[in-house]
Amino acid sequence: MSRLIVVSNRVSVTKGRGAAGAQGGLAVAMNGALRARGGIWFGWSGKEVDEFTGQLTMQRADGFTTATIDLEPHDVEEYYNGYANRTIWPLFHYRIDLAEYENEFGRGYERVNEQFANSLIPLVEEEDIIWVQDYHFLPLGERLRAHGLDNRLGLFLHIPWPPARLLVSLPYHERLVEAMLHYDVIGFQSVEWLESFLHYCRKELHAEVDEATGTIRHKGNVTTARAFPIGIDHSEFLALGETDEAKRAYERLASSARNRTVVIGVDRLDYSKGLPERIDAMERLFASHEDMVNQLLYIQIAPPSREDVQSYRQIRATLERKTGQFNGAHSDVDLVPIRYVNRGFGRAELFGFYRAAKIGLVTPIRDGMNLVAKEYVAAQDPEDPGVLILSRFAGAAEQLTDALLVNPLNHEEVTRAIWTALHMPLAERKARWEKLYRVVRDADVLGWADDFITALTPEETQKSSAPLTPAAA
Ligand code: GDG
Repeated sequence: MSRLIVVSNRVSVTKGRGAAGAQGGLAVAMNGALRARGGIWFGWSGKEVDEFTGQLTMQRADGFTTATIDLEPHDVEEYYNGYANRTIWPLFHYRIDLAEYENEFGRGYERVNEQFANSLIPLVEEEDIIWVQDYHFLPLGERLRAHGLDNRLGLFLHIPWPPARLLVSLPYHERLVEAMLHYDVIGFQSVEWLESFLHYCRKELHAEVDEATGTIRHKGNVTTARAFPIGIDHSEFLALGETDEAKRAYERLASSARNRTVVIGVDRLDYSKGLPERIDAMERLFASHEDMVNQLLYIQIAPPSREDVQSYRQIRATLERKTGQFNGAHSDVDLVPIRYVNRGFGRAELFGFYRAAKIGLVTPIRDGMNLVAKEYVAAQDPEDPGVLILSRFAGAAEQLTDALLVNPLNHEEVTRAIWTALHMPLAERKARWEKLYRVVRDADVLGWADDFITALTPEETQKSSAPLTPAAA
């Protein structure tokens, strides 16, 4: 079995499956895959140094090695805060109005990708497979090939792939996508993002695209593009639900709701998550039903994120203003309808909060997948499950078709969905939840990692399945 090298912006070692750690599913999946195969997890240390040296910090984790490098402050500014989070992130989430196209960002991004390639190459052995994560490293595959590496290279994109019409607004978009085609396998969260990518390759690059297999041939490169929807570590998450921490969190929220139905949102504070629009939908509901303050309690957990970027400071200010105005208008002396909490909680506590909430409000304007939707489903009581309201524009909507699917920009539709959820009979809640739960359980993050790695190692898969053929025949 080939050794695995994972590359991602940050590296995160978990304390083992089932540990009530703060890490999310991605860390769990990567740790699991690396422990199974052995290998290296390579990324940025999160530290800044005055001068880039390429010096690797290597640590032995449980069954694999982590290797990190430090970056210079201006590299972090241009590559991470700049090109990754001020150019690609908004553009790929269809926020062309927020996307900034600065030459320095693009140059910093290419420079850091080259630094990553240079630091990684000495660690790579002949049979290793390399799996790169996300939008920080779209050109890394090409950089590695330029240094003569011919190992199998895969890329998984955690965020959406925008329509060609939007992508063409990015200067040098052809160069960026042509660089991506040096990967052997490119994975997307959903069929929609995959189709957008194939369409772009055909239309803008005039590549030879086989839609049925996702094979793209262009300038001597052959790439397979496929959808690999990511999941959560379902059994790890259920184990968290058994902890005292989860039970205490459940009690705390359920008792403080004072018989009101809890609606929950849990999102990094990001403009892609549709948070102001949720408050607008609530506004509509409260305006049309006077007694709502006695019936509904909306908890929005929104830990701050990327605060070095202006648009993130802005969305935070907008939300503070909107929740303040909303609560000013709709509170009573002893009842406040929106609890907007600007900090993070432990994952076990989140489990308890999800379970105490009879409505999960997951309405991003765009989202690669959205794992909160899946966590909400996993945390429900099978005998009395809550209702998931999910944006059609999240990758998760392709799988979670039994949620109440809404257009998050249509306040009336969201308001109606909240109303429907509030009054949904137990039998329908159960029927919907059972179908959703099956999807969350059966398409989990460990299977996701296995599927991707299998696609990246076709010879290995053939070799391991070869002995079965005579026996089967
Ligand atoms: C990107 C893509 C894709 C949130 N608040 C707290 C907390 N969280 C955890 C959630 C969940 C994770 O963060 C968020 O994941 P999402 O999938 O919802 O969104 P992004 O962070 O934008 O992730 C997304 C994902 O990558 C994976 O491919 O699904 O589309 O945008 O696990 O629970 N965790 C803790 N405390 C919090 O307060 N511990």
